[in-house]
Amino acid sequence: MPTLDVSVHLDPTSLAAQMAQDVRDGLTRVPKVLPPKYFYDARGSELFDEITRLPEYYPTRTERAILVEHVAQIAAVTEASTLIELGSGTSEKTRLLLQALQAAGTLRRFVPFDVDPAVLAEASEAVGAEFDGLVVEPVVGDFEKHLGELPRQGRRLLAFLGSTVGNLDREQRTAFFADVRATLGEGDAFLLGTDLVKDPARLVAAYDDAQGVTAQFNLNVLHVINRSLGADFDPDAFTHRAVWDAEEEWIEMRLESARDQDVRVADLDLDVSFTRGEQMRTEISAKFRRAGVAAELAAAGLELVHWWTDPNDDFALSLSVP
Ligand code: AVJ
Repeated sequence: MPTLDVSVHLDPTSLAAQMAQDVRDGLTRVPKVLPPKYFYDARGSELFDEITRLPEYYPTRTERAILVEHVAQIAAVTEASTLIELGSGTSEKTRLLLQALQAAGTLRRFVPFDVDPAVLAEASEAVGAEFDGLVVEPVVGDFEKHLGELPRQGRRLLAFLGSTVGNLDREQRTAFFADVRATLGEGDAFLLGTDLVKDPARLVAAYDDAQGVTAQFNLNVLHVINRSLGADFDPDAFTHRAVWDAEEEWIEMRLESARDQDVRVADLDLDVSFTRGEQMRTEISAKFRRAGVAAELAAAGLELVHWWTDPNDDFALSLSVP
């Protein structure tokens, strides 16, 4: 077994400090807000996995179907020797891309990029064992901060799937796409998965499923904060909400306080009160249109060259180049 050289741009101390700062900022804002990146502890990742298999949650299976249909073309037009995958590195979508690039004969290197070293180690070992001769170079980092640290060798395909970009608001996306553009050179390409605007009833159902899995996923962030920062949130005293914002064209997940209550976050020496009915935003999940994606990419200096969707126009994969 070859040893893995993990390059780390995020040590556990800075991760914890970042979380402390984010939670303090969010809980002292009006209205209160929590960043979605803290959903994904072991339990949260398990719940997300369950979400991807729910009948109401179409994005994962739809993106996979688009990829199956077009992955050979993606490999042919990119001729990538390096696949860089932002956030995840565990999915079967990665394998589809790796298989297609291997079949095209260009694949040399795989760079999974994730905040979670454990996720990364697992993904790297599995993929390394599965693809003969593949050089696996995992990078631990935050895609909003460390894209500048990505390895530069080879013809690179940078993949950001699952519509995770929808967790960013427009200002954050502007900065993110600029970072993507800055790390890409001539011959490189950017593969982006975006969920598309559609009937609000379907969108709301996808984020408020009948089995209540998304509700558990949303509430899990309170368990994460309790454990990581010594807080005493009572998850039973909050209710999951999913709301379509037609103006912003995004889904908002919120946690609504079922009663007047005080919460103490011991590690931050912070006391916060919630009034009955008060809603705290825990996630935005922006939905896109082709023209908007093309315009945002163009503003960063990326040209959209391919746009693949499913027959229902529910989800899109785009390929853009510097
Ligand atoms: C992983 C961020 C793409 O926004 O659809 C799923 C997360 N939240 N259900 C999304 C999520 C609620 C998901 N992303």
